[in-house]
Amino acid sequence: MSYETILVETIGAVTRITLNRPQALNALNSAVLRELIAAFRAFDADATQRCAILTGSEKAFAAGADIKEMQGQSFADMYGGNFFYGYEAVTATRKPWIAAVSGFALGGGCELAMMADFIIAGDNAKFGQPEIKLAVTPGMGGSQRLTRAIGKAKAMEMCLTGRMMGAVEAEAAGLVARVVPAAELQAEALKSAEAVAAMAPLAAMAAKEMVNAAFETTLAQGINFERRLFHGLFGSADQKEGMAAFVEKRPGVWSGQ
Ligand code: CO8
Repeated sequence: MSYETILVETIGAVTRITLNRPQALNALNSAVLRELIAAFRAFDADATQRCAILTGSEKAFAAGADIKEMQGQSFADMYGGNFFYGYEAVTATRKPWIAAVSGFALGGGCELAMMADFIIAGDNAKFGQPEIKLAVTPGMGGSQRLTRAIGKAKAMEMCLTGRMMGAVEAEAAGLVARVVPAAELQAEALKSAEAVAAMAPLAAMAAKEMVNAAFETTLAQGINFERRLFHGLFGSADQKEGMAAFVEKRPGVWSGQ
């Protein structure tokens, strides 16, 4: 499939999706959203691909939803047309994916980065939910995911003042997994993605599913869910291979079965 607003490359078992609307700092419009959903679905369905990276340009991961597209919309347009309906398909991706953030990740851009399994940030990254300055609010999960990631105090401050948070603060607050020099962001993200891609795919998928379950359930239910998935992996050929490889002091070779 060919795309107009994103670039999609495969690097071995890693799919790299790059937001590509430089003239608008990668603002997310309906076309970007449609293409992102298609690209993530294609990644999930491709058995040769094991981990994805979503990234933007050096200046901007994404500066938000496209204000020019939204500007003239009425309540009936937005609510009636269910504006941006379907972005949940990105979060429904079952294989792991990483957001590699350089520059601005604002509004919908911050929200999109937070949909990733983890974020690696360049030291020039700036995160924010500045929608309040436009007399609106986060609308793609920011009020919920940011609050879960960094707690009420900072999330509320950011949503109410619109201030941006730099990469160092974002790492300290728990929003990003790791900060790297901006010039090394793509190489570091690729290294991380290759490390994830090298794991047995069923175990990687299960690890993702159980960590995400922590946000949706009680502790006891989450622990039970984890145990059941752990038990279930003993039905996989890769568990046999992984443990045999350890005992035989050699690297495991995964079949994905
Ligand atoms: N939408 C559309 N165009 C944008 C956006 C945007 N979000 N951000 C930047 N651009 C455009 C600018 O208009 C400009 O275009 P032009 O050259 O044609 O005037 C170009 O990108 C470059 O931008 P700037 O000249 O402003 O660049 P600066 O380096 O001076 O500033 C900033 C960079 C600080 C990032 C600035 O561009 C900015 O403040 N952008 C807007 C940030 C923002 O408010 N984001 C939130 C948008 S609302 C949102 O995301 C809601 C999400 C929920 C949707 C839910 C649907 C259900």
